[in-house]
Amino acid sequence: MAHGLGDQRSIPAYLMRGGTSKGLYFMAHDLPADSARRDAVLLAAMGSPDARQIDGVGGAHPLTSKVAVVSKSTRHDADVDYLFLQVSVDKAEVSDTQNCGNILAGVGPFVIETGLVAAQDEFTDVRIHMVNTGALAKARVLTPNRRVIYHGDARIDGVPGSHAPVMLDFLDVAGSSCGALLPTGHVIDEVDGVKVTLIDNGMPVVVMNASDFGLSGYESPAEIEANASVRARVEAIRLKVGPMMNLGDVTRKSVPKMTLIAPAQHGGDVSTRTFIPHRVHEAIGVLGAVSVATACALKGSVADKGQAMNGSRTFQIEHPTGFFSVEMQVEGQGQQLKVARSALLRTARLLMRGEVFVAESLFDADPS
Ligand code: NQM
Repeated sequence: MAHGLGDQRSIPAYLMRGGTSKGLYFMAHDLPADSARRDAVLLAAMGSPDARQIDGVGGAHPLTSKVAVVSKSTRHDADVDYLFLQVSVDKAEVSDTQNCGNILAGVGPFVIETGLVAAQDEFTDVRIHMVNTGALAKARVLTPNRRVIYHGDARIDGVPGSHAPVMLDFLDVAGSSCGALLPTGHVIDEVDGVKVTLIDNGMPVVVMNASDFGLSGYESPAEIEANASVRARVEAIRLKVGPMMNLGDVTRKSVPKMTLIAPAQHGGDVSTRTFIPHRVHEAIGVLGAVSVATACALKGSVADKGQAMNGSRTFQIEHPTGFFSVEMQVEGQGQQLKVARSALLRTARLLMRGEVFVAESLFDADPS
């Protein structure tokens, strides 16, 4: 429950790192039920709009300006519902148009810590209904002595040190935002003279060769962000493919993600740089990596460099700060490709728990 305190109101919240992202985790009943009022509260909590988010707890980057809203599931095949909200840093915008697999990694520990799901011996499997797309994920959280542990030997690139593993398993994410794994029905389309693979295995992604933009594909995120003409060309393609991917007008949406690929440099399957969609990711998103791995498995796609396959294998997706491993199980080939399962390792950590304070007046204001 939110509590009044002078002219501020406090709302129970956990600050957690989920994978390579960080954000506030709330129980849905602690936030206003009305979505406009809820969004105004979240903008204030994060300190948006402001490039530095100085008057809130956001980290001044899209990857650290994220929110999970969690409740007991309305579905019989899930334990909890997880709504992901991207709080824009420099605009007064909160978007539910994308899912986030990194913040998903913190949902299992969060629901056990808050008592929404009872911890089991050794490990606890949490079935999570991802409200943004309607798809399901299973998170396996280590719970020796029926307590969540955060320390361990698992390493993920983009996060210093090692932590307890959180295994994520996706069974039905193909086409969850675009209606089909290949929303145009093609393995390759051409837009503005650039060959693109438009794919959605949990995240709508546009896979393109970095060389088509005059890049090696090994530039740093800062170098790519500083290249105004590349940014403009990538954004022009993004706006054109939005309707082709059944996403409508994507001008104000954070999807699709735009991934520039190049031959692997460090023994992986492919090297990536991903616009999310305006900043360039320091690593790669979870479901973004799953979609890129699927493009690698897809015969004839922009990312097929001879790795196309039928059956199971692990893909190593290189990104600016290391590797992302995705275990894939697929059947069929090309346009007939069916994804049976995608699985991967993340870690998460509870950083702080308490109450976040926002202006009391936000609860009185007309939300419209
Ligand atoms: O693709 C960034 C992240 C993400 C999303 C983004 C993510 C995913 O790294 O599932 O995790 O692409 O906006 O948190």
